Amino acid sequence: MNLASYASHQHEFPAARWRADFPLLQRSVRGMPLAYLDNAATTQKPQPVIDSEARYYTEINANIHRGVHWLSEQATLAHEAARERVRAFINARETCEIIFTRGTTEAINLVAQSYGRAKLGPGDEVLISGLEHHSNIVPWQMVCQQTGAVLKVAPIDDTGTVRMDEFRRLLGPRTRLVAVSHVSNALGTINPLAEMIALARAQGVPVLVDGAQAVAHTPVDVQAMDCDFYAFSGHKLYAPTGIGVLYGKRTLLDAMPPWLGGGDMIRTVSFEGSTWNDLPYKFEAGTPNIAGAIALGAAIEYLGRVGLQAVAAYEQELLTYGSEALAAVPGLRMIGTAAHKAGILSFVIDGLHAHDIGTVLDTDGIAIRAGHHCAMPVMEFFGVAATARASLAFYNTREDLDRLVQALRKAVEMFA
Ligand code: C6P
Repeated sequence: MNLASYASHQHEFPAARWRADFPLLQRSVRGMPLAYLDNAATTQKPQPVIDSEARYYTEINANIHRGVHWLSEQATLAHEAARERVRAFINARETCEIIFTRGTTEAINLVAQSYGRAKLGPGDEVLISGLEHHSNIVPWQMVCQQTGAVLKVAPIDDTGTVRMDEFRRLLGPRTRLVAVSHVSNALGTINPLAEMIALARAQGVPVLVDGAQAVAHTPVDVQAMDCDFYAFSGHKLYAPTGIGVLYGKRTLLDAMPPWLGGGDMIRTVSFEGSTWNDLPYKFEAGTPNIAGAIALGAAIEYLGRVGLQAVAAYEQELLTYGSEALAAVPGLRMIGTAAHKAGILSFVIDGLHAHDIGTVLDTDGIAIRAGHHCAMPVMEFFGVAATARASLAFYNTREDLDRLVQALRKAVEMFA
C-alpha cells in the first residue's frame, strides 16, 4: 500500500494498541493522563526494549571482544547481532559500515575530526544549510578553526525550506563536504536530499546526513539515498540514551584515520607506535554501550513490527490534523510551514512566551518542548527567541492534539 492510500485509511493504524506497549505512557502527570508530545527530544520506550536491556544485565552481562568465557561470547554475539539489525534497518551494504557511537552528536564529531581534519585545508569549504541543529554546525566550526577551512551556509526561506538556488550557488570548486539534516528538529522541514546529494555527487563532494529526526518516522535506505555518511541517535528511535550510529561508506571509512584512541580500536601497540583494527572497531575505542546497542536492536525489531511505512503515513495524517487545529488558536503563528514536513509543530503565540506556554501545558499533563531547540540560527532567522514545539510519534492520537489545542486556548484566554 502506498502512502496516499495509507493516509486515506489512517483509522486502520492502531495507535492505541501500540501505545499500550509503553509503560510510561500509562502514567499520569500532575494528576492528569500524560499527553507526551516531546518526541523530537526523546521518545518513550516500549516494554520489549526495556526488557532487552534488563535481560542483558540479568543474563549475559560481560565485556565484549575480549573474554574467552561463555558470558563474554554471548554478549559479543548479541552486540554484533544488533549491529547487523542496524545494517538491515538502513539497508547499508556491509555490517562493518555501522559504527556505534553515543548518538548523533558524537557521530558527526567523528566525521568532522577524522574525515574533516584529514581532508580540509585553508580555503576549503564545508557546506551546511540554514536549518541545522547545533550538532551539525558546531563540529564543522571547530574543524574549520583547526584547518583554516570555511563554513558556508545555504539559507532558508520564510517557510523554513532550504533555498536550492543558494545551495547550488554555494556548492563550489572548494566544497569538500556537504552536511545537511534529513529533517529539521526546529521546523519539521524534510530536506530534498535526493536533489542535494545528486548535485554534490556531480561535483564529487561527499554528503553527511544528520538523520536524528528522520529514522523513527520514515524508512531510510542509505544505498538508495547514496549518502556517504548517515548519523542518528537510538533514543529518538524508541531505544535508550547513550547509543547511536554512524553509517559510512566502507571506502571512505577505510581511508579515514581513527578519532578516539584506546582499547579495541588497535591491532598492535608498542611504545614506538600502534596499528589500527579493522572496521568498524577502528572507530569504537573503549568499552561501548553494550546494553544500549542490544536494546537498539530490540527497538528496530519492534519498529519493524509496527511498520515504518504505516508510521510515516499515520504521522502525516496527525500532522495535518494538528496543523489545522492549531491554526484556529487566536494569535498563534506556526514557525516552519515547508511543503514537505515531518511531525513537528513549532509555534509562537502573540503575547505569550514559549516557556510560559510550556509551563501552562505541563499543568494539564501535556509535555512539549519550549526553547531554541539547539537551533539558535533558525530562531534568529524567524526573529523569535524561542518556540513552543509539539513533536509526534506513532503512539500519539488525535485526542493528544485536541488536549493540546484546548489547553492553548485556555492559556490565550488567561494571559494574552
Ligand atoms: N535534538 C531536540 O529536542 P543527540 O543529542 O546527539 O542525540 O542528537 C542531536 C541532534 C542532532 N540533530 C538533530 C536534527 C537533532 O534534532 C538532535 C537532537 C533534540 O530537538 C535535542 S536538542
